[in-house]
Amino acid sequence: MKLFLAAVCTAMFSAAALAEVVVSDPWARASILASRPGAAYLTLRSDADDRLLSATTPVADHVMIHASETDADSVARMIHLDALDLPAGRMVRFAPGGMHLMLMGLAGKLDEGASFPLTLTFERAGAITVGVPVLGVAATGPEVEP
Ligand SMILES: [Cu+2]
Repeated sequence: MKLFLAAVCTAMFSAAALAEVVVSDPWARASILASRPGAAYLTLRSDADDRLLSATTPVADHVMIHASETDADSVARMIHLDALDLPAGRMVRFAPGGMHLMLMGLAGKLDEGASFPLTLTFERAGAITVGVPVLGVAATGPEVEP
């Protein structure tokens, strides 16, 4: 019985070690007012089927995973997701007008040129912390940064 448990534990451990998520191009848009929520964007790619469960940052009370959808009347609205599925090998890109991380209850204004840590928690890959640079108020992504 002991041997069997050890084998199960080893299998679980190696499955967790194999699941790797690559977080690339994180960025946030500068905010005009601290009283307004901020938004952060990034690109995720996982080697194995995984799920983004939550995100936290010291600069906001809480972070929500949001998708944007335009309904039949062309009204854009945000949809809150409890978790985001990451199918193996698929690139999931967060961008203005689409998926975003909503930074609720900002501790202060997000100033262009600053950066802040963001910790993402995945079901299999665990916690990954990245530094998020703050770009201009009209930025659409890291590639257009002057
Ligand atoms: Cu949102």
